[in-house]
Amino acid sequence: MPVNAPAEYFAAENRFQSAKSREERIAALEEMIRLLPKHHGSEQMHAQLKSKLAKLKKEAPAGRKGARKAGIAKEGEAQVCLIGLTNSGKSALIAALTQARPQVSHHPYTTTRPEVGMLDYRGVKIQLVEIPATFEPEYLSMVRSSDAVAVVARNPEELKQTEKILADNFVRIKSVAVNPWKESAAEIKERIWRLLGFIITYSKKTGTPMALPRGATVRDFAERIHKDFVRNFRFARLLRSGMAKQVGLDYVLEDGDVVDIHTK
Ligand SMILES: Nc1nc2c(ncn2[C@@H]2O[C@H](COP(=O)(O)OP(=O)(O)OP(=O)(O)O)[C@@H](O)[C@H]2O)c(=O)[nH]1
Ligand SMILES: [Mg+2]
Repeated sequence: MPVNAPAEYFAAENRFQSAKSREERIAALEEMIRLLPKHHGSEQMHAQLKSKLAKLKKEAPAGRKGARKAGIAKEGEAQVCLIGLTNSGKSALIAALTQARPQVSHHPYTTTRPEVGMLDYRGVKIQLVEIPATFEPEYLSMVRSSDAVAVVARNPEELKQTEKILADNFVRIKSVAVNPWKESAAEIKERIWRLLGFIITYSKKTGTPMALPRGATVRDFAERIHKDFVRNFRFARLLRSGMAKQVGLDYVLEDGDVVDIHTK
């Protein structure tokens, strides 16, 4: 190897050679391409690796005929993708935060299809989706259309690598870095929630929690219940830290507000 590659490159190469599935091979190759230094002497090597990768990607995924659907129906108030290198702890985190029980294992690339779980934050549902560490294009396009990303990484180096993958693939949505090995699941849950920037308000009549973007008004609240609530709006009675006040449609709500809409 005349190109001065770092040790991680050779580790990826070993993984490539011992890979058992197409997904594993693709992931190892992609990592090799990322880790191979870019200079004149390595151009040919880069070209070879890339054409190998292109060929691999054209092969049909084992065990699945025809097109596979990667899209996952969005459910809940927001969809947050967990993305990170293999073994970073994505599946274990989903298992800790939701009722889902994805396979957790020290074997690399255990998760080969997105795993979904529903996080409950004070009664508000947030969908978590584990993106397989193979970073296939169809999964990355799911990430682009989700609401936020939690980058799961065990150390700064992993974080850097994962962020580079996101940047290289034009994933430019808001994200937070989490380390399940060092932070508790409760802390991570809190930070994912803060990233989304929601407030929770409550309907006086039903007590149902409603997540709204920070800065939302009584009009936003009313619209979410029913369009007629805005059309027939007279005033809203707001309960905030034990105090009641009467407000109009443009009044800005705060986290914890209990809203009672009075109509004509
Ligand atoms: N000590 C410790 N081990 C963990 C933690 N999270 C995951 N692990 C272990 O790390 C290994 C990988 O965890 P997974 O959750 O399967 O990792 P993943 O990111 O989903 O990996 P793949 O789906 O295989 O790409 C397993 O052996 C877990 O038991 C953690 O917070 N602390
Ligand atoms: Mg997994």
